[in-house]
Amino acid sequence: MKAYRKSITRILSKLINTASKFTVFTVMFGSILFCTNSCIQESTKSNNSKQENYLVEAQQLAEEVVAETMRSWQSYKQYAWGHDVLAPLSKSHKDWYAKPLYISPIDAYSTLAVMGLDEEAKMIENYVVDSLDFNVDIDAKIFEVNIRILGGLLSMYEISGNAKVLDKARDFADRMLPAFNTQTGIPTYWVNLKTGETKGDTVNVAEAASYTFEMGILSYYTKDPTYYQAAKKATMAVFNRRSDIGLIGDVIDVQSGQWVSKQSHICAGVDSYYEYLYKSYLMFGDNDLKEVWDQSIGPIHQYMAEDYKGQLWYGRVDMETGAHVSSVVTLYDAFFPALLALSGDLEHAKKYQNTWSALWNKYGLEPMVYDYKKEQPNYPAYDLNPEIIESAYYLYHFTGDSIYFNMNASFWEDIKKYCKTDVAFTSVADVQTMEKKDYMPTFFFAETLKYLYLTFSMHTGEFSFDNHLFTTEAHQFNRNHINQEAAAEYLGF
Ligand code: DMJ
Repeated sequence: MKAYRKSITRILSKLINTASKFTVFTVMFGSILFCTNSCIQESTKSNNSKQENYLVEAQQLAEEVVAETMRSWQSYKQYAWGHDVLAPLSKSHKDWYAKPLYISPIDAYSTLAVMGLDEEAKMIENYVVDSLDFNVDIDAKIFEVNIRILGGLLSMYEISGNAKVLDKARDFADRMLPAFNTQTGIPTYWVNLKTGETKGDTVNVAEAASYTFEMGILSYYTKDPTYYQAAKKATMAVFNRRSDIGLIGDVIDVQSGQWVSKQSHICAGVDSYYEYLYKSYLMFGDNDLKEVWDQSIGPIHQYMAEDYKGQLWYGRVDMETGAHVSSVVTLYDAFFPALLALSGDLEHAKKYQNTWSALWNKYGLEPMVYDYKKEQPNYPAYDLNPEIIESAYYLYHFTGDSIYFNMNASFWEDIKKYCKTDVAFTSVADVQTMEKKDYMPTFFFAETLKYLYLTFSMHTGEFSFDNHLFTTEAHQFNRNHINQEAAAEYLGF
């Protein structure tokens, strides 16, 4: 609670500071304006009061997100401590596997830390070091545990500097590595954390090749290229199987390297492959990945992008011909404006964000799967997902346009309206009826609450967007901690 109060006090003092600087500016220049033109004075007054209103609103929203994070976290501790996920309606818990892996706390750590909730973050760190044992006889989904557990632990190490956390991260990655021992280098779907046995030869592209960021960070801190090299081999194995027109499919056999499905898209099942090409290049300076990104982004715009009823969509196409085969998209696709903005393409980023924002507003939340030509959901659930909020945050940073601040303010209103429970927040089964499910996914802590908080507290300057890169699970890493010359050596590129 002390840390929570500290965080609120910190936000308030920054805001007061910003506001008082603003007042000095107004006082200094106000008298000049009065002598020259009273109209200008009036408009300055109204701008000042708009700015003050914005600061008050931002302050209230940031405080509220911290308070709601704390409330949800306390409920996790009360009803689900030691387990993977809080079930907020039944006030109980769920685990992903036969034994829990403590996924919510590991995912929550980097958010609690960025909000200044230090005591709560420390509690997780202590538990990880003292009590967490990954030597458990369970088959884990390699993609999901990479982004949540390995990414979460590495971020915890970066923030805490606790070498024992890095040991845990390395231990976990060593248990993942057997999965990469396939004919193509693309990992299998499952790996047994105790025995190293693997299974599941059919994976989607996100599961095949979204490892370079976490594995790169681990190689950097351990000075052992094994991890990054395994991840990069998987990425190149996917890219090297592109068609003559530069497109990849979406499902692949990890042993034969044959495409199981030749649909090309940026939707769920592919998304983070593209994300990690560009972000890993930015973080480590590996130009091979930049080359892959450069060769990939052109065909995405050329074949997938289409204007439908005045909105920009990225549909599904045939990887060989580029012909459109489906207008079914997923809410995960709303990650793309953020990635476009990061790579410097603000024009497409803004247009595509408008598309997603309009879809959200059509229902009040987004449906998981949607057909933009039939204009109806194929799967109407909303699982507290972050992507549209993440993209609004990036666009607010890059453009400074209050439209993106307002987007997140209104998404947050809707989340409170439809997903809030007496103890936390929960997923929604159908955005047409707003019937609730009994599940609060771990990424609600890691991503959704974090991006809301960072949007509403941006003006405080406490967190530097430019100094950080976020994993696909929103774990933040400081770019200044990575020396790219050393990275080339430690990662082996
Ligand atoms: C998160 O687990 C990750 O961002 C993943 O890459 C895809 N999206 C989910 C949340 O929607």
